[in-house]
Amino acid sequence: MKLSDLLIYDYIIIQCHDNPDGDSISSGYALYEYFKNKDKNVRLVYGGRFRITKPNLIKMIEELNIPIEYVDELIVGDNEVLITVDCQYGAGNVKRFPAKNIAIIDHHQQEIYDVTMTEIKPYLGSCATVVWQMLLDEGFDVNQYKNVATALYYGLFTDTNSFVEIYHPLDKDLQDHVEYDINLIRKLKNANFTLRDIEIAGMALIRYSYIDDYRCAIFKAHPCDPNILGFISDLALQVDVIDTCVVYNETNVGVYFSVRSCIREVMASEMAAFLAEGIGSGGGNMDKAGGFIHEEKFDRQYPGMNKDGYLHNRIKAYFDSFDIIYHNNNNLDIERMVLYKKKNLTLGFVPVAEVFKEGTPLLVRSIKGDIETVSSPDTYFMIGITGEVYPISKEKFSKSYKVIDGPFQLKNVEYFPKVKNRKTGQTIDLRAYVKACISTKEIFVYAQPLAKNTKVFTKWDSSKYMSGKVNDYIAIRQDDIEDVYIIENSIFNATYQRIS
Ligand SMILES: [Mn+2]
Repeated sequence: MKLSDLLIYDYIIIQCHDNPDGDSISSGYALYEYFKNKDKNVRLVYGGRFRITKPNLIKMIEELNIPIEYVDELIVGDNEVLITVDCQYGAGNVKRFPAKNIAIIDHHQQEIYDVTMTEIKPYLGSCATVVWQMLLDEGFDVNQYKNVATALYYGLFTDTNSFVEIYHPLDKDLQDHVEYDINLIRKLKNANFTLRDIEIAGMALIRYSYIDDYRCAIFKAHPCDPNILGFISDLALQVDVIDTCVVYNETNVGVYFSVRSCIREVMASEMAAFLAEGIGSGGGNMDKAGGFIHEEKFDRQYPGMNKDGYLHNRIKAYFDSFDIIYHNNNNLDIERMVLYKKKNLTLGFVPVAEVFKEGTPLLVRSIKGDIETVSSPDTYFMIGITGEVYPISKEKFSKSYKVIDGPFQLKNVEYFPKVKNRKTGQTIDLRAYVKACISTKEIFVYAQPLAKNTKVFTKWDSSKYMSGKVNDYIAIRQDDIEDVYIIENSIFNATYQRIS
């Protein structure tokens, strides 16, 4: 969906989720200014049981003059559109107001499928990033609106744990690009908690339950802002005998929880998703994640069960649900696996010196992260099918690849790589320069579908596992039996062909 698609409506209502956070407010506010600018009648609202009380949010709203209103009831006319931001219309965390025309702009896992006008990018760190990209696509430069720029920056800041948990290149682009009010951001950073919040945190830490076998601790807090749950779990994780922890509270709409992990065998995001599976939503990243369990769905699925009992059992079930394979200590039996050959896929490449003068310092930004390098006639950038970039020497390139005719195109790719000249700050989209090649090497693997969920530590990354689900494939390179990895079922079928 594009923002300009919504310009057919003259009345536009933007709704944040209940208990709005910095991200939801900033995303809604940026949209508000965009539509105002297009001479629309716009309102920015939120509903639910609680009014905004967090000191940083009150300050943000005051200082940036954000016209957000609390509403108990809302009438959305048939010629009006209701846009939910940082949440999905019909989901548990946003009050449902009857509306005929609905749009969703969000960055959480999709949970609502009956709305057609949506822009949902679950891989992004904040909804502010989704909105920022949509504004860019419309040629709306947020740096012309300092309050909008500051709001979006703060939205990303609050949703990525102060930029600590920022991974996606687009999130980094937002962080680098917007010209925000540094003094206001500094003030907001230091108005995060009330005295009551600190008291809740203190009380939650007094009692805990502990699962010895898995070095996992569970804490229960009084009803509070989800940010406080994160604060408590950050503290708890620093205890020497706690490797993972879950902090939660119960409200009458459901359970909010926060998950932390400091061991490589558990990704907090995965554990959070597991805890809420089928009855809510959960996610985040490797170390930090959170989620919500929907009260009604819980009651339907687990009638009569208490939440403490559920969380206990579910956490144990999580630890029992997967196998772990370490690349250098795997007991996979290649005799029982099937031999496959990797199909020769077209890859992209860019001879760097054709774009940048020799010696130019460069920052390459791709879906797999940032790489710093310097332009040289001996360096090529390779671009893989998911948009990942890796530098390769010209010599190695000519040994392993052959140039072919025709363009190299990536369809539906999350982020096409960009290169920034670190001296001038100028950014270049590689799309204009990329050429196509294919591998001249033949790659064979032994593979078999997984019978159980499996985590694999490959020889290429010892800190982070690849996660495979039942029916994904576990593969071993024929020429290197320590090169073990997982290939998602659909990708496997598209890229490998059976030999034996
Ligand atoms: Mn958000």
